[in-house]
Amino acid sequence: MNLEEIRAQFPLLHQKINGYPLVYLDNAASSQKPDSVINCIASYYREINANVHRGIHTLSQEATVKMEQSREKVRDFIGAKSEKEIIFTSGTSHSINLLAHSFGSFIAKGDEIIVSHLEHHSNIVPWQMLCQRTGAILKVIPIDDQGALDMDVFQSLLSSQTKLVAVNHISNALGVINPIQEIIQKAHGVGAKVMIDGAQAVPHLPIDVTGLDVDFYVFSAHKMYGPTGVGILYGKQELLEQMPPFMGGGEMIREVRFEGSTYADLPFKFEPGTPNIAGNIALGAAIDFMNSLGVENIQNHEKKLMAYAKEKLIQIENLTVYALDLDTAGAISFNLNLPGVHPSDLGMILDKQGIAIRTGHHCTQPIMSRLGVLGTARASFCVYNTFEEIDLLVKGIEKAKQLLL
Ligand code: C6P
Repeated sequence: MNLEEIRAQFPLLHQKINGYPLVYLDNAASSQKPDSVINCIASYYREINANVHRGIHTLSQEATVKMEQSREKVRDFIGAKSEKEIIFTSGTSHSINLLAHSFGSFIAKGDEIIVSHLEHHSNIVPWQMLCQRTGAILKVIPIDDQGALDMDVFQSLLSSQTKLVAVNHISNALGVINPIQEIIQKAHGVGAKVMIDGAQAVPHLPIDVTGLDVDFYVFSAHKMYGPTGVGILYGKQELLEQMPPFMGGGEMIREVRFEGSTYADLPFKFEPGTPNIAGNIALGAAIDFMNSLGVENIQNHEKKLMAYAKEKLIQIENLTVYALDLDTAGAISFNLNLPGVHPSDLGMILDKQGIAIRTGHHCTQPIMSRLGVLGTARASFCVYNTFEEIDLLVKGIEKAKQLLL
């Protein structure tokens, strides 16, 4: 890992914020983009821009080829069997809502859906809405004080009523890596399907959906060096084939008549309207970037950063570090134990020193209630972060403490 070479590819990192060199530690919210991704978007609009799957003319065909090449890169990157299993969406939230409607059409009154206490709101609210529509029941896997899922309770929640288990691979709020292999095996044992929210995992770990035997896996491009407004729904082909479309419109049809319409084959059945063509192509460029470094190498570097951050942060007096003893990746949450101090106070003082972290509930209010806090301060890493940046974070927290005492 040549960090200097890697950082040189990210133009945004080389600026000053409030007079200090930027220390960007908000990658779980959205990572920065390398030149290759930025250039890919610009050159698409400069040289190719045309609608896909609709034109006989050269540009339209070129755009179609590029977008389908990108779909193939996604397929390969996550180990799916067929490009028919890769649906472009606008992000993780869109992918989960698609499932809640489409797979949701198989859910009836009295059926059960299991989520965990560790979920992002995007993996809670769509299922609550589905339960309201259908009379299905939402069950929740509890967590312990550190943020680990209670797997015994999970086992006891599973029954023949369970139709879907929807949990994240890695928690965005605490960075906890969940035992998804075990979750998938246990859920399949009672005939339930499993959806894994991989928004915080795909940027950090190698993913093999076929090896995992997972039914659905969802993620966003913008957290893995790609553009915003692009996401993926992976689904096993036989399941996607059974599921009705989520939204209707152009290009998702085979034939439209006023008496009734028929739908296109996978994956297009789930992709109505003009997609985010530039963005979908640029996701391929983001995957090329990650592959050029090697996902295992990215993971190893980030593991070292996480271990270093834990080691340094626990040395700060009056600082609670969450999920300290658990296997974590990507994000680390902490709070200053000073009366009347909110995590956003810390966030603002760090920002004055050019350090970007996220503070608040991180769209995970149930986790915050479970921890008995309003919010946390969260630093999140990716491949371009350095040990020096963690030292600056620690220095910044010490300085904030003095100002807030
Ligand atoms: N978490 C964070 O700062 P979208 O916004 O659709 O790309 O992703 C939603 C989402 C779903 N699941 C998990 C585990 C996530 O982390 C996120 C996004 C960001 O933690 C923004 S709230």
